[in-house]
Amino acid sequence: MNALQKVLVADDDAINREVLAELLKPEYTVLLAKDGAQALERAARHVPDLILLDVLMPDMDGFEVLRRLRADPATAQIAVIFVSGLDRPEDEITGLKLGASDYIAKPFNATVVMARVAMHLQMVRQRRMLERLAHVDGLTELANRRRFDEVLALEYQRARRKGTPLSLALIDIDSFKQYNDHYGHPAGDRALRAVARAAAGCVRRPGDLAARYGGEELVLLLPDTDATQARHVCDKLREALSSLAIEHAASPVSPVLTASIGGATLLEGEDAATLFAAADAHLYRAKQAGRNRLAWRSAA
Ligand code: GH3
Ligand code: MG
Repeated sequence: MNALQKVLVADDDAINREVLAELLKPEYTVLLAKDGAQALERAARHVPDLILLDVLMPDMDGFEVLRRLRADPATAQIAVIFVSGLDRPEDEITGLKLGASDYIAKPFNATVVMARVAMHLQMVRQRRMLERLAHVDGLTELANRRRFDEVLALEYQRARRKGTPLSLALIDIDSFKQYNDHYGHPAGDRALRAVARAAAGCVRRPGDLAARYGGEELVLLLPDTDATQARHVCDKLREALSSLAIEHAASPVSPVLTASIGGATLLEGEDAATLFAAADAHLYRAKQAGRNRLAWRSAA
């Protein structure tokens, strides 16, 4: 696991770079930068797990590099340890106040550097794991409701700003209570996971999101996708479900597990909650009309 973690060493002194690189190489993927500008460029391109950052460098010092890293959402989270010849407490305080994880004075002790790097990288891994747990549904491994709410707010803002379409579809498995009653709850869980995988497989663009909204209800959020394209994605999902062919002998609508889908595409001046409510209302219509179908709000 450690071998995959990336450490960027930014120092204008070639010997310092080499010494640190030799120390770190056996355990980490090491990237090098010889000045502040290169550090920013490498950080943006490779998004390392940790940066060992010199303070005194010509043109742009380490403090300024850290300020710029924090100002860019793409690099704001990267852990930074200053490795600096400036050893006054004020310098250390400046670095820590800017958001550095640690401050190591030069000349450094190799064992201490390695121990601190290992500790901070472990904290990075733990933070990632917590973020993952906070955003992923345990049963289906789709994004959870909390994540969906966050992404909906972001994508709504983006669609408004850019004037691009935004489509939302709610998927509800048909007669799932009967499925559980007939085949048992563990089989219900397996079926739900299979439906979730099918939903995840139907969304292909980087901005698309498939999430578990709750219970046996999933949601697709499709940025930059108009109603025609979104309906196509939903049709693909219904086809995928029918080819999964999960037997549902107790279903009144079909011999295999099916879902009803309701969807809507954002209207001019509409807010995100209303978009969601419209998709929900159309899910209800799809259920009322006999289940195992898609109902999409018309554009009028
Ligand atoms: P409809 O066609 O109207 O959607 O009927 P339905 O039976 O699917 O809907 P209802 O809301 O009556 O029941 C939903 C069922 O989904 C009941 C609940 O036990 C089941 N369910 C919700 N979450 C899970 C889960 O995590 N695992 C399993 N196995 N079942 C779940
Ligand atoms: Mg249902």
